[in-house]
Amino acid sequence: MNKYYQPEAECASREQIRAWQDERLVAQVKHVYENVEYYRNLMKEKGVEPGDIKGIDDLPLLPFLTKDDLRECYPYGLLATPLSDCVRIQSTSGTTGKRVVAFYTQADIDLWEDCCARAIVAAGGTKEDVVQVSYGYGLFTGGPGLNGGSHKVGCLTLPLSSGNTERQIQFMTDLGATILCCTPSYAAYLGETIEEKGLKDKLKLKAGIFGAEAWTEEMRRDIENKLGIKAFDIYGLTETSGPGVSFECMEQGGMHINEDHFIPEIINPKTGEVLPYGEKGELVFTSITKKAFPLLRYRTKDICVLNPEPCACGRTLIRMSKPMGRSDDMLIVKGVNVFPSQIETVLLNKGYPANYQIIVSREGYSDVLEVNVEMTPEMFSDSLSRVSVKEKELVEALKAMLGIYAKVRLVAPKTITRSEGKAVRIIDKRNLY
Ligand code: DLL
Repeated sequence: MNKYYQPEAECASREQIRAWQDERLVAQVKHVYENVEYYRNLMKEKGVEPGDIKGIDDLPLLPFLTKDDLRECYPYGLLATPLSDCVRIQSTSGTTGKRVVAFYTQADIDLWEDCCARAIVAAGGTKEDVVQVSYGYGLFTGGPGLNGGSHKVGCLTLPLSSGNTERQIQFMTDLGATILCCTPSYAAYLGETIEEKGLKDKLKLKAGIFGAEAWTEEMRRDIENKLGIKAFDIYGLTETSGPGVSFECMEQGGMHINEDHFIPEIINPKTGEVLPYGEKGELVFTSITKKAFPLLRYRTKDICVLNPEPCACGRTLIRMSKPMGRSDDMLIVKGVNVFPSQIETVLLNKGYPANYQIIVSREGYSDVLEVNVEMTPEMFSDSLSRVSVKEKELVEALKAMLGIYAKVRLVAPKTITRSEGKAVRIIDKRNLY
């Protein structure tokens, strides 16, 4: 059984990895400077020219890029190749008109799928495997990414997408899926359902590749027991291509970053200062091989630690810890990225005051999103049935904005506790980090 999909890259010497990074960074900076006006301006503002970047030691000279830049540049502002060279887009969920749209040339898709193939092989996948991909397909990168990786490894791929649990279990048992790819919360739910139906004996599963949201070690053990598998973490974000930026190996001791494609840095989120390995801070990525939508020093807002210690699996790629939180207020609910500002926009558009609270909790392993909103004094005198109509209206409006269901409760004016400092708008009871 092959332990690695691309051993020449995954097990390259540190000197070789560094040489690739130096060379590819220089070429990438030149590519974006020449082709993207927005970058050119950012670099000019910082007083840096492509010639100043001679290798990765010069990374700190480059400006950071944030999600706000991506939104400002929507949709084509950061495109670095002619549109006619692009073959696909993927996108994040987000406020209408302010989504992040990532573009891919065929070569970009190939390298993304290679990264996902590395993750599948690291989880024990070979061409004999049957990979059930139960991440969402469509604009979300989970389904297409793992689907492509599975093809590259030569596995039989079951493109189930998410949802329809009965059908998932039927395919899983009838076609003998051996590797399951989905969010950890969906894996836990599938595990529970399979246990309830007494179908564990019918499973051929051996591994699962779970990511896109935070999950704990307890959850890992629970999923492993329920499905009788080894569960592997996988990380990525739409902006940098999707899943496969990093992946776990058999050691399950952190996720190997595909450093031949992405250079990681950890920074102090307040000052932007680069921190040494081992210190906790915000993860920043520079993509050095993507052509259509390359990002230099992109701030992920994920708080992590990098571990350069050699790994027993033989890979020389540095490992990142599970994300330990975010440096912004983004929530991931049912795998969907939710910003409190999106909720606030809906409330204000509908004439509600900005007194609200967002509560995220878990029933089993499913996320529950609740929004408590204060009524205006005028609304408060409305009949109960009128209030319930208003709640339903808000549920619909939130669904249109976020793409997921949120339970809405209209509460009496002045009942949401006022804070003396920053308003406590989000109560996350899930304890995921
Ligand atoms: O979630 C890509 C993905 C799909 C990753 C399938 C893994 C598997 P976005 O929707 O753009 O992309 O969300 C990216 O999700 O910045 C993290 O905050 C979070 N995230 C992704 N993977 C993990 C993970 C996909 N393994 C955002 N653990 C990122 C914790 C994760 N958080």
